[in-house]
Amino acid sequence: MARERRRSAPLELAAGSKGGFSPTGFRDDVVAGLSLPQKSLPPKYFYDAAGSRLFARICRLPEYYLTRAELALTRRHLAAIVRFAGRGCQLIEYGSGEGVKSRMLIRALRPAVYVPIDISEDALLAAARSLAREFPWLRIAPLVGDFSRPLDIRVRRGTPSVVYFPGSTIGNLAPEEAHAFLSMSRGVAARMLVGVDLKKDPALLHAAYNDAAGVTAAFNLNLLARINRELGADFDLRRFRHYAFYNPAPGRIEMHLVALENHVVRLGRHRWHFAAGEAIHTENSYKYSAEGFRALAERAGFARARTWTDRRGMFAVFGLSFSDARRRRAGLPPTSPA
Ligand code: SAH
Ligand code: AVI
Repeated sequence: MARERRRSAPLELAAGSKGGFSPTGFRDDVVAGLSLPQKSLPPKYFYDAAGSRLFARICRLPEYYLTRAELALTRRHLAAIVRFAGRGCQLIEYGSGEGVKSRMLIRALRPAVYVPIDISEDALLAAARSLAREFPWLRIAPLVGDFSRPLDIRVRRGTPSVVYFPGSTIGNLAPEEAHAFLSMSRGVAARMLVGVDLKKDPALLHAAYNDAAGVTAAFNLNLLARINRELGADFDLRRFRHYAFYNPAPGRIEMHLVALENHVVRLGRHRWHFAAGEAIHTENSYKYSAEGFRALAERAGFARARTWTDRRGMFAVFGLSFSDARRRRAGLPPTSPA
């Protein structure tokens, strides 16, 4: 390991980068979420080490077309994407996970620095180590953090920054949260590449979140297992069933864990009664039309949007730019590539 590290460019975990996960924040969010009339848990807690491994398996499932479609479209439009982002930029990736898509972009963009950001320290550091081996010339500055809050991202002045947010992770935010996220990102970079899952036949969507091998079910149930492991709750996983469906009015997949019988769950001095059939809402995964997403980006202050899609129109990557004129009006320094 030490020898590998010496051969590669330095891999530094950015200072003050422990803002991702805090056990007290986790406990507070679980207690607050389970105490709501519609019990719910924030999806960012899916990603402990076991959850990140399960997500990596989801990406390889035949039903989960998202990863393959985004990889195919990135390959197909790589030259245009690189022209848009600009070689030698500072590449900041939110929710980088395993870094599957990052490789292709890093190889083509040769960024001056790569800042992968993820709440899952295990997944982040494993991916950063593997990228450091693969790209010994690359400066990697991983940051453990929660992207729904402002983060202290140290970027060099004078080198354009580009935010990369693949995987349709933006779909796990409610549209108003996505708006806030995009708006906040304008302070970090003048250009963004965002991967978004598109609206389509609900049967395909349904299958992607109800795979035959039951990996998505295991991913969903792992949230309860994690609450037991880390917070000492007594969820009995056999008493809950994974339930996911497409809700066309808001345009989202909803994931729930439905109680199969009446029972009580304990966490410290807290007790929650579950009626048979009662659900914990664990995730939304919003699907957009291309126009719908461009309109959202425009409302969040991005002036122009390029759209790249795969041949079947399943998935899109949007290239969003925030003009220098707008940046000046907002009191931000010009950072977009010439
Ligand atoms: N970008 C990868 C992984 C997507 S999975 C891909 O396209 O395949 C979503 C990733 O976002 C996970 O690695 C998860 O740990 C991370 N994540 C989820 N919520 C987060 C949050 N609030 N802050 C930071 N990272 C988050
Ligand atoms: C990370 N995110 C975009 C995934 C999705 O498709 O919403 C998480 C996931 N949930 C179930 N399967 C995959």
